[in-house]
Amino acid sequence: PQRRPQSSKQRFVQELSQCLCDFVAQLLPTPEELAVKEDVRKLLERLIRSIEPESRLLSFGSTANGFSLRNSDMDLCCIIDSEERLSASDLVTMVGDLLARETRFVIKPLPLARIPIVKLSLPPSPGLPFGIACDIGFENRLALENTRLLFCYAMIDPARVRTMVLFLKVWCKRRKINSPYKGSLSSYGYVLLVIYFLVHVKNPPVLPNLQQLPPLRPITQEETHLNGYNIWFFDDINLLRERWKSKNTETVAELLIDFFKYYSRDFAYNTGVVSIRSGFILKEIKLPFFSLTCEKDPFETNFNVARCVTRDGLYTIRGEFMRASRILATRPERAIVALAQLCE
Ligand code: 3AT
Ligand code: MG
Repeated sequence: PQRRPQSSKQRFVQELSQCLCDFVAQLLPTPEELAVKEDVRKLLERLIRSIEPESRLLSFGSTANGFSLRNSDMDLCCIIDSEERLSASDLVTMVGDLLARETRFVIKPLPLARIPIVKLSLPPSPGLPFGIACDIGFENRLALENTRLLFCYAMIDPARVRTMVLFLKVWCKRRKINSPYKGSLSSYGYVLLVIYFLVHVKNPPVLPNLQQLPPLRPITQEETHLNGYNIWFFDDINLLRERWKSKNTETVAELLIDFFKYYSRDFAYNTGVVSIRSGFILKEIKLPFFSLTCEKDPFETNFNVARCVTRDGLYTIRGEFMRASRILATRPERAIVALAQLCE
């Protein structure tokens, strides 16, 4: 049988998918970088144990969720396994003093922040051309769990999910809409937008809703709840990879084009809240702090991940979604040109 010739759209989309994979592959952390970071984690853990012998220092955020780019910062969380422990702000002060004495890191303790942390950094050097930036927090167990949730989502369909997320992380940094302190959205916020899109917007979905799948065995309230939040999700990745076959066969480029279209045109920012557990939620009038925002955390469902987004910030972010959508709709002759324009 004769094969139909590819349309220019098909050709563009196919080429763009390949470009996206190649582009992202170059930006993954090298094994050397991962090894240095693991050494740093172990060193810091050993030092902190001289203050709290029952403590463990665990990675969360991009270093542990499968969405790490080269030279990303390290998010570490100190968990203390004993009943008697100092307050987070006392720990921040003590650990800050200790690390300032015992290491070459530049230390900035923030004991009075909403979430007290110690910030550490190493300036660039020949062996570490980008230096290291690291935050240590204490007892932030929900962050460890939401990291594990994102990791599971990353592992179900890495070729599409990781490529899309990593590309968006680069894109939002290059377009300068990735600064919660300046009124835009955190990386974590963008990752949730992608997962929401793949679970709830795409039909058929690319990903299952891990927080709503039935558990394999009965589970108790104690196992599912942490600080009053339901943190349960289906985390048997091997089983999922065996059994979850998405009926959605779109390529990563098709998904990305649709992602930009959805968030520039279709998502109802004024009335809707993004929830990766529950899908689209109508805003509650009782909660005016949602008025400019679009997201909810997977576990802390009354906590707004996009609370830092200002009116101007949202306007800019939507403008960027529209710009990206426009570039992809014009389908430049070469996909690589589209990619370069997107990340200009
Ligand atoms: P980068 O590679 O550092 O850009 P990341 O994946 O590490 O991206 P963030 O630095 O934005 O993402 O956040 C680090 C982790 O902190 C991700 C998540 O486990 C936790 N976290 C961040 N923001 C929130 C939030 N608003 N609510 C709950 N957890 C959060
Ligand atoms: Mg991070």
